[in-house]
Amino acid sequence: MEENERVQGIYRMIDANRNRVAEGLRVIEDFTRFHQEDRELTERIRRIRHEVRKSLHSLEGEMLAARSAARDPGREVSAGSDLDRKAGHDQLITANFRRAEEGIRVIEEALHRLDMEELSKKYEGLRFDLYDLEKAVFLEKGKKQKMAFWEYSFYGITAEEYSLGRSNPEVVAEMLAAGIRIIQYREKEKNLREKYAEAMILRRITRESGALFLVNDHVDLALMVEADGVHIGQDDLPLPEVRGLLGPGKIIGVSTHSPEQARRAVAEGADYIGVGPLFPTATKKDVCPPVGLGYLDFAVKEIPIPLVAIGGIKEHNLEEVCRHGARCVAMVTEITGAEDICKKIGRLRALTKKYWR
Ligand code: 3NM
Repeated sequence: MEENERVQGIYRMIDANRNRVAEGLRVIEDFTRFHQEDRELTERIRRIRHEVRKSLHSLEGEMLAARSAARDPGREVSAGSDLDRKAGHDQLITANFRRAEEGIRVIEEALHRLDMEELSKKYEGLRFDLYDLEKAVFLEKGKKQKMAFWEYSFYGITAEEYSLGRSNPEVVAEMLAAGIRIIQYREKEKNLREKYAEAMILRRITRESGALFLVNDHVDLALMVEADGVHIGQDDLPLPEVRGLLGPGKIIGVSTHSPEQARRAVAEGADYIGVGPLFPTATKKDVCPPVGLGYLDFAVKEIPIPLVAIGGIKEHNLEEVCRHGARCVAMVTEITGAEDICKKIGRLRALTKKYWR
């Protein structure tokens, strides 16, 4: 093969693979933009897409000449694509990451063969950026699915001292049997060793029922037992530090009692907030006086992340809370203190029928 032809072949390869990379990234970008509605991820993908385009600018002339001198290599690339037939989102996104990563790998190799080492290295860097991005997209996707649990649901919290002599695992087993899908382990009295042992049990049984498991206060405990996340109060460790420890995939919830606290929690990256105490409660010892339904009204209207209404909510005022727009409700003593937890939850759920789907 003549040298000229060999070089033209390499340029065609770069040209075709640049399109392949751009197409793959475009699909992913649309997914994070329109489906995940994640601005940061979308921006990161867009940056890589632009980088791919921009960095080959200087070779534009050669690529164009090579393209017109040959059969259209782009046709083979798109004919071989089975993107439209991809079943679920996961497969679609994975396939497009592969497509983009492979395309970048080919460009890297081609540039190397043209002795453009610096540019080749740049592409290697882009490929590693893409691997990181793939991880982030899937983490975010898993998190989104979990946050859907906050829609039209009850949020169960342990309180052994108000559980009629039953243990936390016994009470949680009942909650799970009654269909509760979010469980928070809240235990202020026991020592850490006891909490660890109990949290291990709760993690196992929540996992078996497909429920989420959150740990109150203890970030270390949450990590050790592989909880889905933590719930922290206003006097606990700062949210950005907790996020640093847990990473983006875990859920962090924050108790809030005022609009300022709610806005700060959102700004600092909370995944959901507790809104309360709506009514008088004796369950949380150090909490402020009831904030009333006005604060719930504010949160429903202004706070863009999931909410859980809490504090003094009982069978008799549940409907009122739903009427004010709560779509996730936590009741501690009303559930843990019920003789028959399953029946109680059945009655509570019946009351929400008018307001929830
Ligand atoms: N957090 P009960 S109120 C754990 O307002 C907790 O942040 C609150 O218990 C808050 O349902 C509360 O028994 C206790 O009133 C709620």
